[in-house]
Amino acid sequence: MSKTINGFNEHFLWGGATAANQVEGAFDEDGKGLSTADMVPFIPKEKRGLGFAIDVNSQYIQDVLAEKTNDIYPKRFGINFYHTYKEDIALFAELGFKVFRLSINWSRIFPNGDDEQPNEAGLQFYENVFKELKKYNIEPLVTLSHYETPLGLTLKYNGWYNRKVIQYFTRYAETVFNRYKDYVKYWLTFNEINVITHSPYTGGGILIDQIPEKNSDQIAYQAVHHQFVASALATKLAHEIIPDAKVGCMLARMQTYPVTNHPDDIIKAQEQNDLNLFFTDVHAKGQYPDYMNRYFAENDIIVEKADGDDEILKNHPVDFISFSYYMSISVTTHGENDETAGNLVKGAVKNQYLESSDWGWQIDPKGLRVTLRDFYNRYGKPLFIVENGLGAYDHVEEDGSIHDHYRIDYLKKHIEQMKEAVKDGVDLMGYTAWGPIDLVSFSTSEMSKRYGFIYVDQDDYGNGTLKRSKKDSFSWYQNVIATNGEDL
Ligand code: BGP
Repeated sequence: MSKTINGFNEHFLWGGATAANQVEGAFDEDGKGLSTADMVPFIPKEKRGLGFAIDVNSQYIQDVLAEKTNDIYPKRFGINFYHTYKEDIALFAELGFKVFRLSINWSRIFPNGDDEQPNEAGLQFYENVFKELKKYNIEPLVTLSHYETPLGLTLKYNGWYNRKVIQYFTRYAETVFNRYKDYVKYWLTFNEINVITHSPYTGGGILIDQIPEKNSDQIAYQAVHHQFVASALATKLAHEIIPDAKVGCMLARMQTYPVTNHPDDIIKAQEQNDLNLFFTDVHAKGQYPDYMNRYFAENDIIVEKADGDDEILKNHPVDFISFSYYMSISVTTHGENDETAGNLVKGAVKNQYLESSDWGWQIDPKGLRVTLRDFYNRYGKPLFIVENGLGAYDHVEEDGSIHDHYRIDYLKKHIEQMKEAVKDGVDLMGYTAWGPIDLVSFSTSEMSKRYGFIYVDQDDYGNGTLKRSKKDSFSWYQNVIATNGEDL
């Protein structure tokens, strides 16, 4: 086990994380098919409720396809990474990245999802990206599906609710493992696999209005079972095709605290943490945990499994656990739910000891240490933080400088807690800050919710030069990497 108790080990993978649908643009170029992410419009903040931009339904999809609506779709344009990847990767190399997390847009490889043959132009694009990364000795960390279900699978099968999609996913995985086996050894299967229970469209490409007889939870847990099986089959394929492959699952960790020491609050927090860790339990332990039987029974959820599913899960657990961490959540049985952007957990309320971001996400660096310790004590597998960062409004000064001291402060405090966790014995593989370059927000489709060390001149409506410029945090993170986290 390559870990030290004082600081990060010499192989620690520092870098940054992106997603195809939030950076690439070129949504219909070179044979790419539409993905579910290409259909999500920008809804101005004053018109939006919770963080998620929109709950998509069938009529809305038909209106967009028939061009009966003129909502803009910022994720269709991203930040034009499809054409600027060489310049952007050069900036990541200047930062000193050891690793760069990106996703392959599934519908660039199989435009409709169930095509017999892959799209060669799509395969070539990512091969070019991996060759560019190799020039700088930057390891790719590749997400197979980052909320990017081919729309064709939604329209024909209603997405992951249909078990047939397992075979299309494994064909896609086998295709890219074979094509990129000389370039990529770190793989993630589904981004934030737990989000499907909050938004079946986002996580599974599912239009729940097409299944009126089933409630959203029943649909989501049946669909995610199909994703568990597909993820395990992809893990099996990766190990067969790429001898040194390391495959991870990926969870949006919703670290949840009780507001009071009333036993009812303790139980509620425990239940919410279990509902979140259920997804990593299945991936890492290779079986459904017993506590979910009660939740399924009490919520009339019946997960239909095929013969052999349990063996597939048991025989192909993941090699490491990866997760996103932005905030912590607090719950109580003694108060009202506080419907702010960051609180995806039912009955969540503000934590009086924590500050919030401009979007209401509760900033809790020490919660990251709690999360790391819990994960490592629960699974004993290496851990990888593949998303962490502060979405904030940035101001460009007259001289073009951007003094994002608030972002440096957020990241510094979280990295300090990572060091504490390593001293606590946690085996931490790496850290990819979310959005090293400004990109389109997943939950709100805004550009103004900026995360980057690199500023991109584009507003929420797609206006701007797309010029890249360095914020103060660029040189700060460059030094963090150069000193392997010593100098914060
Ligand atoms: C996670 C997604 C990322 C990224 C991040 C930040 O849920 O995996 O794609 O978007 O959230 O969220 P947002 O972009 O909504 O600020």
